[in-house]
Amino acid sequence: MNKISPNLDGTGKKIGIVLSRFNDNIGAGLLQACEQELLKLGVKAEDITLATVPGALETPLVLQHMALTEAYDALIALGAIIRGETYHFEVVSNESARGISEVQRDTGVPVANAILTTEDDEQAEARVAVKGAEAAQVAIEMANLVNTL
Ligand code: INI
Repeated sequence: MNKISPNLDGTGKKIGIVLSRFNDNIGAGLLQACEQELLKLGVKAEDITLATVPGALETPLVLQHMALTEAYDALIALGAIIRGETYHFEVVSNESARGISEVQRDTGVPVANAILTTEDDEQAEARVAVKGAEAAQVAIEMANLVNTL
C-alpha cells in the first residue's frame, strides 16, 4: 500500500486568509493564533495575505476570488457566528459553511474553515486559540496533500 503521511511543512507555501469583522474581538484572537501557527510551520510572513469582510456570509465570495487567482496553496476562513447575537444564526452558519465547502470543491484549492459557531461569547473565547492554530495546520496539511496526489 502507498500511504501518504500528513505533512505539516509550510515552507514556501502561500496562504490567503479571509477574516470576518463581525464579532471582531473573537476574530482578532483567531487571527493571532492562526498567524502564529503558520509561522511556526515555516510559512513566511510575506507569503500570508489577509482580506477582511463584514460578515461570514461575505467570506465565500472573497475566498473564491482568491482561489481563482491561483496564487495560493491554501486558504483559511476565520470568524465567529454567535447564536446569542443573531436571529438568523442557522442561516449565517449553514450558508457560510456551504459556500466555503463549495469554493474548495469548485476550485480545487483547499480551504480551512475556522468560522466558530457557538451559543455565546464565552464558548467562542474558549475555542479561539485552538481553532486558529488548527486552521493553520489544516491549511498546510491539505496544501501538501493535494500537491502529492
Ligand atoms: N456574521 C458573522 O460573521 N457572525 C455573526 O454572528 C453574524 N450575525 O450575528 O448575524 C453575522 N451576520 C452578518 C452576515 O454574515 C452578513 O454580513 C450580513 O447578513 C450582510 O450580508
